Amino acid sequence: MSLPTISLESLVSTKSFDQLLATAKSAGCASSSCGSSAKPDEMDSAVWEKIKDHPCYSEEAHHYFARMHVAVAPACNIQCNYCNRKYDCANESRPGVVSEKLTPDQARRKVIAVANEVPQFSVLGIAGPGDACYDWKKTKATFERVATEISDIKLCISTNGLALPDRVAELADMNVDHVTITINMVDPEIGAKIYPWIFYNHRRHTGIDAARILHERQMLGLEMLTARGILTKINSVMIPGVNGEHLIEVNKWVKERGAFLHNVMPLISDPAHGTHFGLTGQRGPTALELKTLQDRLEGGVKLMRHCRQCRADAVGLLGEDRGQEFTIDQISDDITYDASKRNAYREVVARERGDHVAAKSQAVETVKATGSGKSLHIAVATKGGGRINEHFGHSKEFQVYEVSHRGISFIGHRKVEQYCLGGRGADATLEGVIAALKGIDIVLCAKIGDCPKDQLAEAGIRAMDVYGYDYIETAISALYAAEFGSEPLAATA
Ligand code: CLF
Ligand code: SF4
Repeated sequence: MSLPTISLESLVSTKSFDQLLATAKSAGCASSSCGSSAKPDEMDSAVWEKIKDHPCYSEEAHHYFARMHVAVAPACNIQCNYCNRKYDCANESRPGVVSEKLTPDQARRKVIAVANEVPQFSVLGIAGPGDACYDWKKTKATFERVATEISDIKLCISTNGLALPDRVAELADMNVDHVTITINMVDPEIGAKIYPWIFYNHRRHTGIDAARILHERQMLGLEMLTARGILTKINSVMIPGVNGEHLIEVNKWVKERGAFLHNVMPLISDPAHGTHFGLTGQRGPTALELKTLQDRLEGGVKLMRHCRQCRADAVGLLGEDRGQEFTIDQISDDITYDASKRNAYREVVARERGDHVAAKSQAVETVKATGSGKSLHIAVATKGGGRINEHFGHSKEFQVYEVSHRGISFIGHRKVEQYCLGGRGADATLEGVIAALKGIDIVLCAKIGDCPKDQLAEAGIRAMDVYGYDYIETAISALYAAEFGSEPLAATA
């Protein structure tokens, strides 16, 4: 029986959520359990339960689910050379960004406000500024307050690891299933170039001594988390000439100790941020250097390639930030939780997601069947849901896929300035967008005008909107088969 298609577009529209729910049920999906069809065959069911709604731990989930961060724990026990304390914790966030700091009670109100309005919301993270395990009382108070009211929210923290071993038992007691440790080195001599000091056992340590203690605490914390079944993601900041090559060693160490994911992020270094690295001219990696390292790490701990280095008060799908809609001054003191939007969304997504996985699997079979040794890099304009559903001129980022006979892989994203504002495109902005798309063969979007399409073509990039609202992988496989297989190109624009 052919079931009606439920578009993710509708999920964030003003349409009544009762209507959405009714649609989902008429499509044969009255239970969120049918989302289990999205589980990869090789994955343990218990692990899948933990990651299936977590946008950072599952690349597939990041098309559907959103996180929010609350900046409640500003004290920190180490100094990183890429951090300026005026700003957020650069271990998880973009440096140079200042987030709204909250008390645990304010955080509770803000989380409820987001849960009432953002149906995709699934994960509450504490990701700086400061260290969540060191500024522990505020972290714990926040999680306890939120978990009491919204029992299905996943709790997630990011830490430098120094105080982590002291907190693992309580994290397990609070059902925190996701912990990120920033690990930039396993060799204290390299660590001394990244961390000028740490504060541990009531005193300050410097140099190699400091880095050795930090390293030992990080490894101990990771082992303790693994022993309790808590999924641990490792964030590493790639600093060329300092730890670039060394991160291969880091990947081996954390794999041996049970890390679940490894997220290698580029150092963002700017003198204006006032960090040691910024002021001393330490550069970050180029996009190619980062990708080359990530490719070399394949085969080790599974890599995360969809990180957006979010703000410490970010709200929304990865890559979008709705934080300004939920500043604390806009939220009532006596707000109460209303689960209706989140519940309705989950009903609809469960069905859509199963369809997406089936479409993806079919798409991979199609590209493999071509037997071609060629590859293409394809940039996609999307608002989520795994579909090509954003106009070229409205995009603030493009998701980048690599397709070859080996399959279709998400390999990163390119941030751009929005080209079209108020119905008009600015030439200077378009030049920047085209520069950001260097190395891309094809752009897929829901709509594009002739002018930007022609200018992209002059830069050697084909842009098309004939696959608008299709699943991303379905469109990519059709294109690939048309280019390198035996099937004729059905439609191009
Ligand atoms: Fe936040 Fe981090 Fe949890 Fe995600 S972010 S605490 S694991 S809920 Fe995600 Fe943002 Fe990258 Fe962090 S995209 S910066 S990895
Ligand atoms: Fe800054 Fe975070 Fe490092 Fe602390 S752990 S110094 S807040 S980057």
